[in-house]
Amino acid sequence: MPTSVDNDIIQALLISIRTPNISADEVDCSLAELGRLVRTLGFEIFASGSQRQQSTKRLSVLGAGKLEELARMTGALEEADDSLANIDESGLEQFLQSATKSRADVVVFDCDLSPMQLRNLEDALGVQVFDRTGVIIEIFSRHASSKTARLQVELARLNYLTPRLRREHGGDRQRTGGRSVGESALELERRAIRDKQAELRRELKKVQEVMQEQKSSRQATPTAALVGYTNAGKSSLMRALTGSDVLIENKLFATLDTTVRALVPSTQPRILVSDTVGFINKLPHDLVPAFHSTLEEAKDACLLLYVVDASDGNFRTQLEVVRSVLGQIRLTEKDKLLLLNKVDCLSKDERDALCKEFPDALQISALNSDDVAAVHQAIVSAIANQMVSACFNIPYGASALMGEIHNKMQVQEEEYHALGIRVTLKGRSADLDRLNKRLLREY
Ligand SMILES: Nc1nc2c(ncn2[C@@H]2O[C@H](COP(=O)(O)OP(=O)(O)OP(=O)(O)O)[C@@H](O)[C@H]2O)c(=O)[nH]1
Ligand SMILES: [Mg+2]
Repeated sequence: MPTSVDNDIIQALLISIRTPNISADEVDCSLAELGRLVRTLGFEIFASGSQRQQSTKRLSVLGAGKLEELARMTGALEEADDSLANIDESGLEQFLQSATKSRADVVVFDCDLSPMQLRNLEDALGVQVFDRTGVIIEIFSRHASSKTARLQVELARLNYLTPRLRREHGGDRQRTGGRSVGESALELERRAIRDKQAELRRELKKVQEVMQEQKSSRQATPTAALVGYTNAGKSSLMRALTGSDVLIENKLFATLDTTVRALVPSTQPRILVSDTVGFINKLPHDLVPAFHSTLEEAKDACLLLYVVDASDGNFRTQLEVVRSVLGQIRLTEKDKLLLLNKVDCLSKDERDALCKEFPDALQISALNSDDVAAVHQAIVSAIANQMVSACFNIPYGASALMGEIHNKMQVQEEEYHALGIRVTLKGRSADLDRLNKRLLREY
């Protein structure tokens, strides 16, 4: 991955291939999102545009003429001449009009490229070429901070990079007795990577076992999980709801690790809130396991808070992506609450229209304390609704259980009798069952 040298910011040329099954709007939205991903890496957008193609599978990806035009922009061919202003319908002319600097340093495609396509493009364009997956993997590896996230992202990165290794060895390949020294060096490097991957997998297994233990110790404390598209405002809301200092950034994938904190002001029973990784359309295949396992926390939640950036014109599609991924990991049956965030950026009319479209949603701004208090209240009510009333006789010999009861349930009355404490409480059915079984088994 190139980095800026002498404060010279890397200029990225973004290209989308528009295949017949994709609308112009979809291309624009996806390209705009690619721009934000690329800016998250610290690059500047040199120019962007799309080109119609029957598929993204052509070995050269673009036609020879187009490649030549791009090569002029990257400096692989001589500077553009006047004829470039007459590029046809493809939209590539936008490149030339919007280009403010003379040269692009990298080219980023808004689709996945095979190792062979990537190689062909780099040969033709003379600069480093990325595909969407490469960019997302790079962001993930820069932002991962917990041990699990780092291990998983490193595994994904190696999976992605291994078939794409070249260059360092390809250039000075020598033939000795029919064997290519360059190739064998490449082979050695690939083997070293495979060993490294095996080591990472072993390490990951150990860390996951420890995490599982930590999770079981938290089990049964009611948890609300913030889920939603990247940059929707989940961490901002987490911070406001729990007083924690989680990272908030106007960047994609600022959060990669799940954080769990207690709701503040505190409630009885205590309610936990978890902040999770953001979703994105076309999540790279290699990152799916990493992504799903960081969502583990949401699997134990009894309430899902879908956070949406209502000020993003594309939020309905983003909400669909979130719903579809949660469906894949069978999380959709849980209680949920839709939070239309960032409404401070909307006009009254826009808010009224949203109110009609999503009558059950809460319109909020994570930056507004009254709105955050309303979310707090909604969480408490939703969890209280999941609780049922019950009455238990706790023998004095079992008074240790009282601490646990206070932790997980809402105690409404305690009466002291000769044989024990009669507790009237509200709790979730599973917790009440567990308590009942313990009382029968142990006392
Ligand atoms: N105007 C406005 N901006 C907000 C609001 N909530 C969050 N933001 C901004 O949106 C950006 C993203 O916020 P985060 O809380 O980091 O978003 P996130 O959903 O955690 O993002 P990822 O961790 O990348 O998935 C930040 O610049 C926030 O300041 C809001 O209600 N109104
Ligand atoms: Mg976040």
